[in-house]
Amino acid sequence: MTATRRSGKKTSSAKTSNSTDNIFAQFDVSVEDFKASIVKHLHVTVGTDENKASSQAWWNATCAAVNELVFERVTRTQKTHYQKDTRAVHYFSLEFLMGRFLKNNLTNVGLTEIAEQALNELGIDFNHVCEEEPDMALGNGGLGRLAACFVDSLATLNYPAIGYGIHYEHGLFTQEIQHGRQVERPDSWREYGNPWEICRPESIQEIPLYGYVETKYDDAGKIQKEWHPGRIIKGVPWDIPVVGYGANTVNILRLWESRASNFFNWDVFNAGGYLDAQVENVQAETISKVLYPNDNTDAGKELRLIQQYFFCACSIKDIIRRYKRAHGNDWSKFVEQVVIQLNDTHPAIAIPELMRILIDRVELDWDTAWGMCQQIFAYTNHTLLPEALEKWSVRLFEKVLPRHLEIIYEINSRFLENIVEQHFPDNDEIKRKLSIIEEGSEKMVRMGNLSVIGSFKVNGVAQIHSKLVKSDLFPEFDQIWPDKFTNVTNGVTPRRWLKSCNPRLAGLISEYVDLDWPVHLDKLQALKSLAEDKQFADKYMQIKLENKQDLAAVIKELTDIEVDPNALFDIQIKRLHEYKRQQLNLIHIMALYRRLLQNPDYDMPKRVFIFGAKAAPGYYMAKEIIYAINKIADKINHDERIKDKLKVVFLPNYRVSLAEKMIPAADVSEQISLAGKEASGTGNMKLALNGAITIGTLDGANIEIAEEAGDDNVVIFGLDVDQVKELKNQGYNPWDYYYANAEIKAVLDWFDTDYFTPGKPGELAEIKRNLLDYGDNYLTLADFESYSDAHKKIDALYQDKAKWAKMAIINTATMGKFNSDRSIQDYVNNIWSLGECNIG
Ligand code: 26Q
Repeated sequence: MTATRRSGKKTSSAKTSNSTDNIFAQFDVSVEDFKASIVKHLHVTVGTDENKASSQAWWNATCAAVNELVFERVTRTQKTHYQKDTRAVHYFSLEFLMGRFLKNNLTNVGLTEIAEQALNELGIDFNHVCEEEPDMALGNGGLGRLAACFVDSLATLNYPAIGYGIHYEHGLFTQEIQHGRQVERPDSWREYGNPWEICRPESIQEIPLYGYVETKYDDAGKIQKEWHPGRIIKGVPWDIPVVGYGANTVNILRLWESRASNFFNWDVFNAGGYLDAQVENVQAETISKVLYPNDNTDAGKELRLIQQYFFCACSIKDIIRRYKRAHGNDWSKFVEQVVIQLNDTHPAIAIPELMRILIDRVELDWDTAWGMCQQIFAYTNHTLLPEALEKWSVRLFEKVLPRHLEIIYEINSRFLENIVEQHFPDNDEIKRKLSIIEEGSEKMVRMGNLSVIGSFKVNGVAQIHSKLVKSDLFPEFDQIWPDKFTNVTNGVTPRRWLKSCNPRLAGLISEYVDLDWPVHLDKLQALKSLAEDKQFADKYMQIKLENKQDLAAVIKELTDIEVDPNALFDIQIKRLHEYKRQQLNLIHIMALYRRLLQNPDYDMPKRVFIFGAKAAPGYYMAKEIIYAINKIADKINHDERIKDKLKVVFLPNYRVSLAEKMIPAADVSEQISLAGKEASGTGNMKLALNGAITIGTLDGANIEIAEEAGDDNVVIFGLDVDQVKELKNQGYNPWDYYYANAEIKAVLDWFDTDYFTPGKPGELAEIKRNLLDYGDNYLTLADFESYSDAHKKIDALYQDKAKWAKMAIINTATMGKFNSDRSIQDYVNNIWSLGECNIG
């Protein structure tokens, strides 16, 4: 396909990418061109033809046709960045939850309609082809998806940037539900190849591990350290193009795959140890084998530490290689060119690794090296949960990374002696608290403290969270370095989370709002004046209905449950965690069920409650909650007495591509974490943008969503952060709520029976025990009544169709702040100091 790039001006030709598709798109590609390209790739890339091609073959050929345009832009972007010698941000993350690429890349190159028509004319259904693509699920949840939205925004805003991570062979497990229980199956996203990635063997790195450190003295008597590693692992980079909206910039995501350093260990092999040599290979390849499926809990496993070090060491070597190509051995410009953002503490080992290279290899003195590090690293905190704060045992560290442990001790003693002593003289208690090393029966390395000490900026991910990071998590650090702590409220890319996943609504918006709204999301404000315009509201609600019809079909296909698209769709989608309180939603559903049984005329609109959630495989209570949701759903959905007024659906295998089908169909968005526990949330933003009304606590970004939409357009309930602290200080006793509220008591007692688990009484009793005997850690019962009242308010609002439409429209209209482009611009202004780079 010979694609010429347009000069950025709109054309009205129906045959080329047209203006409503993407006004920034610059590829002059006609339907005929695209058809020819797909057919060509069917022949030369996939090795089949139109007559026998499977859907998968068509998908592959279509991807190849897109790549014909994209790969060229990758090269051009890299060349321009090199020629202009630009400063770049390096986003270090153990997780990138990218989802599918085809629709997204077509959206961003502006060829969705062309591709759809081309396939159509070839007799192939576009959506069907898109469904062939496996999700690239190299992440657990919010933190990984945030990284994916951020690389999209960085490319869209033309910032030089590279995402660094691990090329996991298996992403987050696939969830099956068997007899109501979660069963995990390995995810094999690239079993049959991945058309979006390019292997770069020319940039392979070798990474040391284990071994010991030798102390030597040079001729001048200066101390020198030499690490004699016990093993060397090879890191093979795979590049995935990240296409900005309009495809001016195409940055890359560089993911490292681990391999044995040489395929055969010849000594072992020649000694007859063919199998032993293979064992080494297996060990090396284990490093990038699988993503840890934990979300907000520390695993503390050796393999995880090796994963962290492996990809950080590869990435830092890669950065230095690129720097040296431009600047040789002149290190004076390094801090001007390089900024590294640490996505949580997971890549914090990059700090001592850079120190090691600057001191042991470049032979800089300590103060110079440390000064550089402190200008290069910035750290984003994503959680306050104590169980999620990473710690590694000193013993493990010494075994795997002996030189890094020495460096950490040195960083720590200088920090305690020079800085803490100055701010808090003779205060051993504070020294103990701020030390990178936690003393105790087993000494531990605290990665949070290391990250704060080694970074020039530390940010939380929503206003309230950033405030709590300062006041509750790192108060003394904030006293020492008051300018270090800052906030960057999260965001989501409106290209994927509105334009591409909700084409009906995007189309309507484009009729009324400037066509550049996907990059200037504030322009949706223009819809506010239409919130009470009957004609517009009718169109808006008709789209919601059609999206709900589509989701109803998905629900039927996946679960065989029939739901009425005219019912209120109430959606809670997120990882399963007690602090997110799916159990609160569940006990409220049980209460509604009970009310309907007691009073068949109980006044409420027809309701469908829909869940999507994976539990960490080792998280017992989370799995019990999934089981309870499924058993209770089964009972309710088959109870004819309630005449379909209530349905409950658990959609298995929640993931990015399923989210894209659920979010456009939501009427209500459940954001019900205990105040102070959800750092930000980003699903809340996606749902509100697509017109769902939030029922939520004053937690994370909910607070800012309410500020933007206005208090009348969200339903807030429950204790706020201060009230939570107060109640906990008083001594919270869940039994008080059990005895005081007859409905709570009746619902919890239900868990002891076999009502939902016929023949197996008490099978769900752990949930009751957890909420009473084990203390209800997340104050579920304390918030129940307020939550129930909030739902009554939702019911009343939903009965008033005009009122509801107005609220939904205002939500869409006011979510401009939550564009991830805004988040990125905040990072650029307050942390990264990057300049834009036009690729031309
Ligand atoms: C840690 C150690 C060992 C193994 C795994 C982990 C691990 C992995 C993933 C710990 C935490 C995570 C993920 C955390 C996460 O997704 N946090 C969410 O980040 C979002 C983006 O900022 C926020 O919106 C959410 O509020 C926050 O929960």
